[in-house]
Amino acid sequence: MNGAEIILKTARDAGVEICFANAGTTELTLVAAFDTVSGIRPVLGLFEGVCTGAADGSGRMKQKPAMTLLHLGPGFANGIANLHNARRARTPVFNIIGQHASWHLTADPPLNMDIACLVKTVSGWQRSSRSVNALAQDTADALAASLYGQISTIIVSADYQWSEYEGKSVKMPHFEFDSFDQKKIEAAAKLIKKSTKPALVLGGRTLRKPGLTTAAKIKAATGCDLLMVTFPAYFDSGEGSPLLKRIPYFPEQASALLGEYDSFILVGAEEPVAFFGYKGGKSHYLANSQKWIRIDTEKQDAAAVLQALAEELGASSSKDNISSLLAKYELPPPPTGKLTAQKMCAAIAALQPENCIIVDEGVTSSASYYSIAPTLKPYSHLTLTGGAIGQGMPCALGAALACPDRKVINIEADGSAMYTLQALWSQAHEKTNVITLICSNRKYFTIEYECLRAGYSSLGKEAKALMSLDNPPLDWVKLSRGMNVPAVSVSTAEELVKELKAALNQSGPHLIEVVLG
Ligand SMILES: Cc1ncc(C[n+]2csc(CCOP(=O)(O)OP(=O)(O)O)c2C)c(N)n1
Repeated sequence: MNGAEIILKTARDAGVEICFANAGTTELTLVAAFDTVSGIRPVLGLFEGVCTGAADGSGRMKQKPAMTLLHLGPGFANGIANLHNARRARTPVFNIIGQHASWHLTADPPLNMDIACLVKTVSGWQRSSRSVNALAQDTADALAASLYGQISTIIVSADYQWSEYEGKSVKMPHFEFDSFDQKKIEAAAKLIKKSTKPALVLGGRTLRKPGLTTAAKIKAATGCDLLMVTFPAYFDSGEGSPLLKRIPYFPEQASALLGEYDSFILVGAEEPVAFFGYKGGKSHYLANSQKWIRIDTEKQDAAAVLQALAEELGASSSKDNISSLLAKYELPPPPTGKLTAQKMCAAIAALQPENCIIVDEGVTSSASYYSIAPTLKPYSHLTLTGGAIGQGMPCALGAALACPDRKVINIEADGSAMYTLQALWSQAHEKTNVITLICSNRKYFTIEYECLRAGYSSLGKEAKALMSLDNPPLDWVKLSRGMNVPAVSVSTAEELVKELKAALNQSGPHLIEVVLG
């Protein structure tokens, strides 16, 4: 067995099922090893950002690491934006980067660069391989580290991949989250009890069903409000989940909401800060007079920490009825007439099947979806955690491969889509059940809107050209069909309802360009 084979065998034995790959000459032995070591499905991504975004989507759904195989520093660099999103989502991802043969590095060949330096920007754990016989341990250590919800990366020299492995098989080290800090739990319980208007801010693993139920019990017992982070990595939304107030994106609205409370307990969430430093604006939303405490650390299971808080408050065994706090099913009527972003969201909400996965990179066009979706049948909601656009289509690919029996609906802004639209080819190749709805406003509306907010009210031709996508317009139907994904374009709500229904009744990927007025 060679070094490449021991890596795949160790990863497979540790539970890795899928590898999103775009390999080159320094990864050839790993490529060949997929034929000799079975159990990990290799998936080709036609750009590294597709591989890393797909690994993020898979990891969010499975809560275990997907693997990527990337080529040297340039390949990894192409994948960094979506690894950044995965890092912010706290998704377990395991990257393998091929490196030049160890003896060749001193020649400084053309593709050589400081890979470790790049890797550091997104990885919580990283290692450069030192010998072929350390590769099983390197792999096991990387995978164990990723389970805390971080990115683990190993850089493996080509000669270690092709050399014979003479070490032992190793198992993944026993993994356990750190235990919670009882003092913090007690302090948080005291803070809630003595506050006039406390809020529990939820993020990370607390936004999955068990955590949400615990949060509802805490609310029932204490009267605290339930808030959620602006862009959750994963959120069990819909009927039966408690209604949460999402912290708004724009500072004025976020400040207004957060200003209502005198204390905050954060679980799986960082202190809320503004996305950007605006002229005359501030970074931190919470005033000195507002008390806050984060009760978990990155190495703890936020849902378990929340449960500990519930127990401290006597909320977990309380007979308080939480059903009045949970969303009731309410189906919005399908919209009619010329399409707007709001009508598109209403049409999706009216048709989305129970247990579907919504991958939301609709940017400004999906804003209204948040207010209607909580009362739908239960579904999973994945959003853009790190703000690096170009994540939706790859994430939908990864989520669909992780959950082949579920429909994935990707609400995808047109500008963001253009960063990683190659994901459509992988969706076609892998026959994934992804329906992509392109929010075709033919502009970078966010940038236009932010310019207005910043006081640039009458932009000239040159500036406008940096945010317009209509000259020439993108032909989404041709782009999609060119990658073998059937596609149509719609401009009325009736057409959208008809085409979305039809796509939901078929398997395989589909794309609908939603032309927004
Ligand atoms: C990787 C990356 N590059 C650039 C940006 C800056 N940016 C933020 S939003 C945006 C335009 C988004 O346009 P689109 O996806 O069409 O959505 P819309 O704003 O029209 O709703 C850009 C370029 C970013 N966030 N991430």
